[in-house]
Amino acid sequence: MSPAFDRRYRLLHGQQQHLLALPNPPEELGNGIYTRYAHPVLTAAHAPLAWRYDLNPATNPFLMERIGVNAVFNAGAIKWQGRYVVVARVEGNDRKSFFAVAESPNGVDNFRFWERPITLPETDEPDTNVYDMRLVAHADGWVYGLFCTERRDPAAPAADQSAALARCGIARTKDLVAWERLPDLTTNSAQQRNVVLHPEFVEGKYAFYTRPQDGFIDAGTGGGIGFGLTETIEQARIGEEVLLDKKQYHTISELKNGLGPAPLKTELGWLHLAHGVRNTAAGLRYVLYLFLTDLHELTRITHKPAGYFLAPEGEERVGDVSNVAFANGWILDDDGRVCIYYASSDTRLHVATSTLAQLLDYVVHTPADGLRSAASVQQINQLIDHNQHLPAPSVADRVARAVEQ
Ligand code: M1P
Repeated sequence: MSPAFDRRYRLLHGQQQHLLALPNPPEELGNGIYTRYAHPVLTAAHAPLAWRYDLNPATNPFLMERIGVNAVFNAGAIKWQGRYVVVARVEGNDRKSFFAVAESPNGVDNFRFWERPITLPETDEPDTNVYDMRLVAHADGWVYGLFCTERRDPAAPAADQSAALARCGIARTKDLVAWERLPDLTTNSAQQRNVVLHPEFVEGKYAFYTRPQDGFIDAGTGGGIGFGLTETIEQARIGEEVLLDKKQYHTISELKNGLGPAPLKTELGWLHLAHGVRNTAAGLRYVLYLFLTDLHELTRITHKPAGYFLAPEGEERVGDVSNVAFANGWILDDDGRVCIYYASSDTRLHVATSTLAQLLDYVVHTPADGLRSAASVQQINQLIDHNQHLPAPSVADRVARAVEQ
């Protein structure tokens, strides 16, 4: 080993060990709904050196990077044997995404990738690109990974090398290592993305949340988050899709929306995390929102706060696809803590923590979208009135007390 190789290896290794062991302090104040953290939990720099470098000085004397990792983002999540486990979308410099498992002892830092990325079996129609896995521990005993599989549109003329078809791929596992691939979901929609498996059987069938879409980017007439049932998951086929959360004019979901992770079952209903997209002069803006559906009528929304729950902030706003917050994984702990894994700008993965009690309080007590400026003003006036009729101690007393402390 040459001294130059040796030195470079020591530096690369040392830098990565420092990153992997970095504590991730919580922000101080926040909005009371959730807590953000100082650092992303996974980035391209977390990818093991053995995935990227030929570590043999005889075949790589300059210790050059051979296979680049461009980004690590949109991750499914599951509590697995007491560890916080995410299945991240890892995107190479070659633009292909694949899945890789990383785990942490506490959910907010010290995430480390497992030794190898997931080897995902293909169907007879090979995937060009796979991404955004939603992990679901289903009542049937399997852990399912639903993801987007993307292939070139066979109907596109040769001159068009970007037209693609998006479908929902389905794989299942018992150990997160060996995966069985099932046929892709079929529906009546031309394309599907952001498809999520409901964790329980519904009327004895498998239930899917869908996002029908006409084009690869545009949802078009596929107007929102849909829901449908299939008899079997080995040949999953949804006939009728009922739209449960439609895109709507002048809201955060004006252009399109899509479900994030599988919903959490709570005493008040199914708690959902989703993303909404609107267009701006600077391009698309992706933000996250929450809503609650009835425990038994799964397509009936009972509560939906106005606007976004979480939007990209500060450095999160910049990346490969700027101004994007996207989430497809969260973990509910036995003590009620919820770790929400969200990615920023298609570049890196973060965590925000909250509790089920806080999230339900937020969903139930945040006013719904009044859909007009005048309605927003009315809601603020109602809040001011409420605050003016507070029982003693008055707001002034509270402020004075806070200043004294
Ligand atoms: O680039 C932002 C996101 O775009 C897509 O989401 P949607 O289908 O809702 O437009 C996905 O490709 C997602 O991975 C990506 O983060």
